[in-house]
Amino acid sequence: MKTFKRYLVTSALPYANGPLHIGHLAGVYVPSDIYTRYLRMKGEDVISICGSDEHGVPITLKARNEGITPKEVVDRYHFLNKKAFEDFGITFDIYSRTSNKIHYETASEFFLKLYNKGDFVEKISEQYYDEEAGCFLADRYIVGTCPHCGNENAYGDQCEKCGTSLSPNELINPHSTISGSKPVLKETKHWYLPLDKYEGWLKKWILEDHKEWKSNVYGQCKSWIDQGLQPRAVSRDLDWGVPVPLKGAEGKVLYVWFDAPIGYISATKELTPSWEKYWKDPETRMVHFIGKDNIVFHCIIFPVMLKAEGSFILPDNVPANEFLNLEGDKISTSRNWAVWLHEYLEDFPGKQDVLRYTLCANAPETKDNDFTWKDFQARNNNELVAILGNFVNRTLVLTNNYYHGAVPERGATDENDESVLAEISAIKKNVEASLGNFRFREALKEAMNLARLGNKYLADAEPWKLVKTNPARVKTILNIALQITANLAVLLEPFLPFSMEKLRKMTNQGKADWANAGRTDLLKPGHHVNKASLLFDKIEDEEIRKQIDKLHQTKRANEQESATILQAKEPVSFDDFTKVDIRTATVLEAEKVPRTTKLLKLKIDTGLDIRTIVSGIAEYFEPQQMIGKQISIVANLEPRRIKGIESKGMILMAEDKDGKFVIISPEYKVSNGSPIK
Ligand code: B3M
Ligand code: ZN
Repeated sequence: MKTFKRYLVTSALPYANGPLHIGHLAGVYVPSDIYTRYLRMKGEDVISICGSDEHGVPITLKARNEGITPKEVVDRYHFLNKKAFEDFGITFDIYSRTSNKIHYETASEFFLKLYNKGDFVEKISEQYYDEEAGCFLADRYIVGTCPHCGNENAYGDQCEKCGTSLSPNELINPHSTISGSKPVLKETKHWYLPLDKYEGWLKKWILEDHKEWKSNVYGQCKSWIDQGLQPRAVSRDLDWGVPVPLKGAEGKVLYVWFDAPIGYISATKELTPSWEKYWKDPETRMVHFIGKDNIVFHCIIFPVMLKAEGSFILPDNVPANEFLNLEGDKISTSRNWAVWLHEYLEDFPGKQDVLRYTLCANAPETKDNDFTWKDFQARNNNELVAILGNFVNRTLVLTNNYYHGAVPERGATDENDESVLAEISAIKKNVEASLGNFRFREALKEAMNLARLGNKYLADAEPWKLVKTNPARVKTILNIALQITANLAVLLEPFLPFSMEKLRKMTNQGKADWANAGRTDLLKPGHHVNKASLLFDKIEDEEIRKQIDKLHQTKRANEQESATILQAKEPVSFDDFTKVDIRTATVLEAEKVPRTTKLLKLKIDTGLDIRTIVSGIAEYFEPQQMIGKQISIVANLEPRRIKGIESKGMILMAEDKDGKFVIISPEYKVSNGSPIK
């Protein structure tokens, strides 16, 4: 394996338009912090870079809604989020912001360098313009009906219902979110990064040279590349962002996804005058920690920017995580379905490590995962308290009771002692291997195995029974238990920094140094340990019930709100109603539409014909479940092309307030094509 001289670790810059929740920590910041703490403990030259992403339409929209300026929005959340990271022991070397002057300069320079080399394609195109408000409607300033799933509130850049990324011109019945008016098309000039020209290079760089990337990351890159890449606009008609640094480009700013990753560079410049060695020396290993929705930007677009620029290194790995759900439901800021970090700390003061532990032990490393309060309680009570805390406490209490806190000599050892001692260094190696491969859950589990081993060792050896009859043996047992304790204080430091610092104070160990891990003479005979105090305490049912109640209240509030949103529609005449041809039909074949997560392609027998319908139900039904099912359809809906497939008709479904989907099927099987009236 290649060895590196230094490390540049970046963590996705959170948008400064809302507070942070457990999903952020689990997906990006706990893993990146574990990784950087580990490297620091090994004495590596490492810097960890993060900051607020302060541009983009969601920020200006929030400002509009609240009647304040974008600057006020980002100021509020920048400081709140910076503090939340500090409170949870996320040790960035810098937490910068993309509204800083140095960032404006860096991003402008970067753009100009590419511009002057002729790397951009300049294109005049027609884009939607709001005549009432007098501005172009970029990204989320425009909403309309999604051409893929019929969602009436799809944004100009993405439909949140079916997950498809869109351009404003694809929306049906578009309207402005500023004035509500129907926009007109107007010509405007923008600059495009020709991703298509880099296809061959990306194929080699990722698909051949980075086969070691996590399979979720590699897979997403492959599917993007295989699909063929298009030029991407890197500018927008907006007034919030880094201005396009060209004459005649007034009213245009850099697209937020162009400037934000450059934020990593600006932040490094702000941190250290020797920033260039981190960004330009091929002996630096750059690692981007991100969530899965950021994969293309970090694996395709930013690398193309860096490559085009020419003087920068590329990321060596991009360990993206999947998403964390909460109690079975997608975390959502707008529905307040989240555990907010600042609220957690109010309810569980001093228990940062418990959350760090739970989020790492249950991290969405390879698939989406669920956070539940019951699991949180169990992890605390059954693992942190019962295994780790219990072992450490017993060891220190006995050492104090028997030897006034002085580490006893290790005398003759038996076979079991030797295998326990050998296990210490074996576990250390396993933890290292897992951390090196970004498998943080596995690393944590392995480190906890040392505490399990210690617990079992004491339980089997029962020094409290031997102390009268065989005091020499007890000295050996406690010496070994103390070496395990001291190793735990090192191995678990990246994961549980608050508690391990406390533990090292108890053992008088000083700074955690990875070079000490695996050693069986960490605490020398005669070395003094302090009195034991509890590292973790039990979390009672009552506390968990409160949290679950809080979520239930949120759910109820959301239900009330959506009940008021779902008002009755205008009356229609019977004649109008009969125009809709609703019939029974049977699904003959079903398959997923490639490169989509929500769409199924169904071949159905309508009694009239055999036809294809594309439906946004793939999240709720496996293709297999649909085959043979009798359903009801709107048979005379005008055909639409969805992902290049002609879809003739629509399947009837019901969606309840919680977003639960059911298919409307006849009570008994009837012949296909029976009219529903
Ligand atoms: N601001 C985070 C997000 O998508 C986005 C990351 C930018 S990293 C350069 O929530
Ligand atoms: Zn859609």
